[in-house]
Amino acid sequence: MSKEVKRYLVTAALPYANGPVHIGHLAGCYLPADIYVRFLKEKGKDVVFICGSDEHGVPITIKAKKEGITPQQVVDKYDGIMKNAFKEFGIDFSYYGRTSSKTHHDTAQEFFKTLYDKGVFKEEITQQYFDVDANQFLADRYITGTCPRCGNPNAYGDQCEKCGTALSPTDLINPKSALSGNVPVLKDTKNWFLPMGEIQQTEQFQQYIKRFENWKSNIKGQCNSWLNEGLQNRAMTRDLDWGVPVPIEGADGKVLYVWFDAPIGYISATKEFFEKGNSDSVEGPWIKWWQDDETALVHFIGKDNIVFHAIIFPMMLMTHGEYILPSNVPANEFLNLEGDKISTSRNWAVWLHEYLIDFPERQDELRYVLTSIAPETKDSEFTWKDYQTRVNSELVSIFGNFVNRVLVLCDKYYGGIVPSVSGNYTDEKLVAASSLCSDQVQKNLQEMNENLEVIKLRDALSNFINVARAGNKFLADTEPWKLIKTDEESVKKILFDALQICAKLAIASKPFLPHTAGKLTSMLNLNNLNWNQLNEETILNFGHQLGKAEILYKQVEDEEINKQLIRLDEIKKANSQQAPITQSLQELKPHIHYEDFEKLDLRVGKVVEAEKVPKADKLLKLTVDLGFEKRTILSGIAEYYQPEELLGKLVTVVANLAPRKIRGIESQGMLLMAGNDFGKLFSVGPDQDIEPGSVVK
Ligand code: B3M
Ligand code: ZN
Repeated sequence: MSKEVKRYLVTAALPYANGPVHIGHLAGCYLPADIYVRFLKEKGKDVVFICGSDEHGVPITIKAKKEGITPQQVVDKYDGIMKNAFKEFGIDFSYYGRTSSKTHHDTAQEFFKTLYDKGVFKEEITQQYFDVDANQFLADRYITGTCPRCGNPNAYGDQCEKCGTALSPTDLINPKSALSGNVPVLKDTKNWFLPMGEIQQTEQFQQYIKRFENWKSNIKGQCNSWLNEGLQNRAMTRDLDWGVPVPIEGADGKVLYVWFDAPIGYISATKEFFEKGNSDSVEGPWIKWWQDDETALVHFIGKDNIVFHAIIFPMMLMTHGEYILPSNVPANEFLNLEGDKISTSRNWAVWLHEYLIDFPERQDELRYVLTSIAPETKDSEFTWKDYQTRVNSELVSIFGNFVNRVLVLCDKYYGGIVPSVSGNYTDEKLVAASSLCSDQVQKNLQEMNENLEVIKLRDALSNFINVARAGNKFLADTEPWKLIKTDEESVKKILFDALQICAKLAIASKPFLPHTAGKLTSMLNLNNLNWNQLNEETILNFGHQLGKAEILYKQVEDEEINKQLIRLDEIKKANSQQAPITQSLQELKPHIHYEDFEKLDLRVGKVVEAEKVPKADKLLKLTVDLGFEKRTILSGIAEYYQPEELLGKLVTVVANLAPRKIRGIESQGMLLMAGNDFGKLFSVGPDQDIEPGSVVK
């Protein structure tokens, strides 16, 4: 961004309207986008926050087939559910659009037409997979197979979700129709390709990618690896009947590729916002927000969307010629749930609409926990136990407790009126406690601001809770409830100072915890609190009547958590009884050569010692006799084997695996285990007694 930033157009990935949203979506992009937008607004910036339902693409039609309804019925249903969940969690979009809207169809077609007229596309007849039984071409997610790059057996025709690679159906190994399971045939068809390979070489693109330098390393890394391999041309049209029709002659029965139309959805939703949304607070017209280089365009997304937002969409915008390019693409990694990847098809998720039924008043608690564990730089993990701990020991015991103690004491001593204070503390202990507290408060507020600015939201949130922590400590150090008997004047000052911290917490909580901020503001009987007041010494003045003290957060009880764990356990059981075993058995990794196999040195070993590794739930430390020597091997099987069960067992060891330090212990090999994705692991060894060290071949 060379020019001064006058306005921010912030987008959050348009979720596919083929299912409800879960905590992974929230933590991955909607919540961070919302916090950032709320922060920018607090700083007085002009911001438009855009999202909407992605209503095209194969996931929608597959869902419709499965449920025996039309794609339109699918999107109508989930558009409503998603919109409502976002609203409940306070995700405050300026506008939430839909890609089935007329404005969107017109905008996407116009965009395509412009590129077509400029001669950007390469028209090519290629062979595409076709399902003879279903009588249709198999684009994108209609086809699955093994990823040629990482071997994931469940990669889609457009992308491998495991390693993030953008694929074409013909890249897949062992392709299979998602409609019938059939092996597809190849058939000629004409499509329009974005010449990504050529665009990559242009000066303009080379200039653009310099921006990656300032972006998060996960994005830089993914993008650079694609760029280094050289980009492949990619079809921007598909032989499908659900989507935006291709607006040129000779393209009957074809629609725009969903990843061509979806990001244009950000543009059409912005148009609709200025045409019919509630846009009074910002200045239009829409075009300024997309075509004036004083706008910063920021895309919040999950890691599986990186290539589309950081490379393909910018190439579209660039070749169109009139648009600005993204200033930042803060992508998050994935959030896992209780040790396993979140999965819609396995129902392994915490769905937002279900959470709201069990915890109708705990929206901010989830916002808090998800922000504090946000997968900002690497995958992270949600567990219910951790949720309970964070809520109880941080929100309840620190933040809620501090505010409550201050307000209750003010009510008790001064009838809820801010006391007057004269002069400073005289007692040395109080002077020290007060200066320690105010240093901590100011330092953390300042760091919080800096972290919000650069979208380090986990750190910013921890600064926030540290402010409450400092307040809590101040009360514990000064003990006004005891001091009241001997030194009323000092107590007035203590509570006066503590009230100012409460007011600062009310302001600082606005981006992270909007429901709490509202509640606390009314408890303090304030309105129009603004971000600049964080720098002011006094926000609540003498004589101000405070509102009624309420409890900000309630303790999360064991029963509440257990109920969730039981639910997940049942899902796990149901999953392990279903088909996935056959699925993982059928889908093979790509071929390797015998020389690849020969590189492994597999030996029979005998377990002679076994013990748990302290503080590592999953690890066992084994001593394995290989005949010629004994090895220390760490194995992640503590959930499946008691140490004593393993003693004397013959196992298969990968004996030439480079040693690796785990938890400070060097592991000198690996045991072979059999198991599907969900059940127990079984050690693999010879079925007869044979001496340790024997070669497995
Ligand atoms: N609908 C993909 C997804 O939900 C997609 C994002 C579109 S953003 C323009 O993962
Ligand atoms: Zn892959």
